[in-house]
Amino acid sequence: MSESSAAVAGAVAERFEELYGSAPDGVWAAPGRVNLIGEHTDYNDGFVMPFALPHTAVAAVSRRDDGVLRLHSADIDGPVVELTVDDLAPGSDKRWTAYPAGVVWALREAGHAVTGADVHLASTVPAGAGLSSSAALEVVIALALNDLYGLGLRGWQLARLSQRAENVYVGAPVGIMDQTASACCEAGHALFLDTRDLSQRQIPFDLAAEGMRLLVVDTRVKHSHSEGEYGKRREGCEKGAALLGVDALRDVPYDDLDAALARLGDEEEVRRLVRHVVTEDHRVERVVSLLESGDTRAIGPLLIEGHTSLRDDFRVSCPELDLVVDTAVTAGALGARMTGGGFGGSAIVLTEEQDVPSITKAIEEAFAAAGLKTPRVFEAVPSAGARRVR
Ligand code: GAF
Repeated sequence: MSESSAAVAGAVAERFEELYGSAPDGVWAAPGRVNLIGEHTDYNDGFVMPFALPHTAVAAVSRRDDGVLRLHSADIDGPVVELTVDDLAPGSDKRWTAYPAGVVWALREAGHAVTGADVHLASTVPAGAGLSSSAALEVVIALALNDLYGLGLRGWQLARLSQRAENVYVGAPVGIMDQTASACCEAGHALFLDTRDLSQRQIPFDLAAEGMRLLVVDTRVKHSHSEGEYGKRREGCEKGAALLGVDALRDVPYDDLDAALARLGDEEEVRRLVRHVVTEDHRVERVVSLLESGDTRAIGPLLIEGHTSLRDDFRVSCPELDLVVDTAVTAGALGARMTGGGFGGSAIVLTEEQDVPSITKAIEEAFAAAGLKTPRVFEAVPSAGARRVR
């Protein structure tokens, strides 16, 4: 653990003690993520390739055996929220507490005898930036309760339960990528994940050793229609799979794409969605093989192609994300694309180390010229997945 995360863990434990009157049983951390490639493929049983950020949700937790769940967050101004585990019900909570409470609900629904907890949380994952702050919150609670209740669940199982909490308890129809990234990523690696069976391969991804950097550019924009649009894309993909007679779009072979698109007749919108998903799965496989053969710089054009597909076919980009990508590429980046669900949030930029200052400056100037808020730019180093820190 780095000195700063040790300090965060210490501060979170101290605050826990002030709030609840005794030291926590332990402190856990779970990271946010960026996705290198493989966007909007996870709810199509396809491939994704996220890696964990150094930014984490940290939770100090003690077990309780009286059916009471107490929740507090350093990031939300408010008192301790007290709930009863027997009363937890999907859709009943519209506050931040729905994420941790949803995990308790999902564990109990799956038959695990979780009888309560005291929780204090603090997160360094930027909220609303498309970097999985919600998944980090869910996974850190799932891991803490797994340890405290001796449930023996593996990372992918914690991810599934966290996704269920978000799908059913919170009511957001997300895929499995973010929770699995938070639970299963390893430092120095990107996670090549098959979202159909959750089989995984850790792909070494050490850009610094090769003189490159990956920047995250948080546009600090979140378009309000994002949630409804996500659900619509998902429904469109399911319609495409049904029209093509496959379980999921992952089952449409890349080599048969033209024939599949022709079979969609006048379903123009579905055709665009299908084309994105099938080509994106193919891009993930090409990125994996380039990385495994040591040809890291060659992934740049695939990132740009992925962005174009998300912008024109899947239509989940926005002017601010396009501005980051266009400006970075014009300023000499190796590649760039939006990352995460879209409609705002963050983009990633792959660049030679020496070009970081000029590319950052070009993006900041472009935002200023467009009258936009200065974006937040930081380097993303592939970091550890969820773990106990104290
Ligand atoms: C969001 C969702 F939570 C993920 O499951 C995934 O679908 C992503 O958007 C798009 O790739 O982060």
